[in-house]
Amino acid sequence: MNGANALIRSLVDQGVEVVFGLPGGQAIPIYDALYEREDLRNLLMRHEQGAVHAADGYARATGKVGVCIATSGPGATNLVTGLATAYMDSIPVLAITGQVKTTALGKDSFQEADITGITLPVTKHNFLVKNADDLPRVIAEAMYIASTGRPGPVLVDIPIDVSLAETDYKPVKEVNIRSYSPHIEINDEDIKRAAELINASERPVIYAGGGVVLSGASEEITKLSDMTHILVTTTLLGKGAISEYSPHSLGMLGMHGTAYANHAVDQCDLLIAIGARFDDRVTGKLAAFAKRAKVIHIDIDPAEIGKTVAPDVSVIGDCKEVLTRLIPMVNPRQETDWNKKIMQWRTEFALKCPADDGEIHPQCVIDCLSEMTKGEAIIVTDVGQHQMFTALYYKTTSPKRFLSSGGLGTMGYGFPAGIGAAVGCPDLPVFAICGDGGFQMTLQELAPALEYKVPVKIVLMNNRYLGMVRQWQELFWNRRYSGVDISYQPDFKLLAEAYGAVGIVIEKPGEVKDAFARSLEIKDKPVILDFHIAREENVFPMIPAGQSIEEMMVNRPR
Ligand SMILES: Cc1ncc(C[n+]2csc(CCOP(=O)(O)OP(=O)(O)O)c2C)c(N)n1
Repeated sequence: MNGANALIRSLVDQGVEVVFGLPGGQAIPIYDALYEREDLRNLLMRHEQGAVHAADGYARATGKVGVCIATSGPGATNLVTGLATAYMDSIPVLAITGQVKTTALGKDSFQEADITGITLPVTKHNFLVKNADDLPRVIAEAMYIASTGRPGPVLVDIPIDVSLAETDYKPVKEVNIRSYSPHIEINDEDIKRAAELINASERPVIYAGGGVVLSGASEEITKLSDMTHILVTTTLLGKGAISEYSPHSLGMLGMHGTAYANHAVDQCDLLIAIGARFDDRVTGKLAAFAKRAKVIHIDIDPAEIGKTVAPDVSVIGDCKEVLTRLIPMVNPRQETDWNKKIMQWRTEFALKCPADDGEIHPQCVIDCLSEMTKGEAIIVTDVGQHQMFTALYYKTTSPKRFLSSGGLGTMGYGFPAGIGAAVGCPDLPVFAICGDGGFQMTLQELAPALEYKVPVKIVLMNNRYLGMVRQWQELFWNRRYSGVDISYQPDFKLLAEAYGAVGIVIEKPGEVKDAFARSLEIKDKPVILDFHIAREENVFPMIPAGQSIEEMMVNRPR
């Protein structure tokens, strides 16, 4: 067989069931190898960015590696944003790119781009394959690297002559990479010291990040919190690490976190960071962050330890494994005054939907969706105000059910990632919560969503503004609204219909629930729910960038 067939065979042998992509000249052999292949679904997207976000959403929702394919040059460069998105959030994605033939490399050939060079800083690893015989091994290694240790995207670049070259396919049984050993021996001494700190603490708080979701450590976190009554706040990517219906959940912390989570972190004497990386959206002004606290940092990646905050005790290892060994050493405890104090904050600063004034408020829309789905749907967000409203008001009950571009903050992510999630989890309803700005960045993926009958429900928070930027301009730039008015926009209902999808316009608060109910009945095509929301709603609480909890705004300043 030729290299391209060996590639596809390798993917199938690695358990890959679906690929998202878009072909071009240098990828034709790869697409030819996909032709009539029944054991590998091949979803034709309309833009490579859509393909890579779909692969990412598939990976986040299923826990498997998401695979995308693009051609050389512009096809490959269109993947960069999606690879950077996956890289920042540690998501296992495998990108396969066609490349010009090996003899044309480095000659500014037609549609040549040095994609391994370009993606070096945004991939966990990348390969340029020069010999077809290497393909099965490279694919096995790429899948292994993407999914083990701290996961991340891997790119495999394949020149067309390599795709066309004849090779004998030899399945790869075992991967052995000399310079890469993701398994870490956990140091028992470190665990013991962590347990001692927890047992000695009076005001501990758990700060759980995306690493908890990735390692599948939710049960352990819940167990630890149940037996000690230590409350848990999560990052955006940690949502679902503990059920947000749990009395021990404090919701999200950070810039747009709940006030009670931020107060708890501010006043705690021990911060137990698990699979989290002290992102600046979490810490704000570093010198003021958790300034009364000792810090335990548990993470699989040694490079994260001390990167931003120097911990008093660190444990390097997979969160699930570390917690499994830590829990027996931690003393159970009853609720304390500290719990009562946090409960007081939780009442005092409770999240409230705005009162009904005839306008649709995004908080109420999300609250309604949360109630109706009981936290059991897959929620994918785009980036902007709606993302933060969703993080605050949607109560996620389990891991891998809240997907969002946290690290890179990529507008245009939500809808295609929702397609990937729906393809990976066909039995769950998928809601892509998007702003009218971000949705317009990747709405071309409506076509494959219809073609493949993917029933993603697009919850369009239509404020006719680039809302989050407008909010910053309002609060910090003297209301000089420059470059944020996007009222020149399509009629989204007609747009949906032009594609053959369903469009529903919601203009009054009383219509919200019915619209969701209607959308849930549609199981074979996407729906755009065009919510005409209050134009100048702001996300609060907000701690301005680089500041501390003392500067937190809980309401619009007068
Ligand atoms: C690709 C990209 N470009 C620009 C930004 C900067 N940005 C962050 S939020 C935002 C506004 C988003 O507007 P919209 O999608 O309408 O959502 P809203 O904030 O109104 O909910 C912008 C422009 C970004 N995050 N990503």
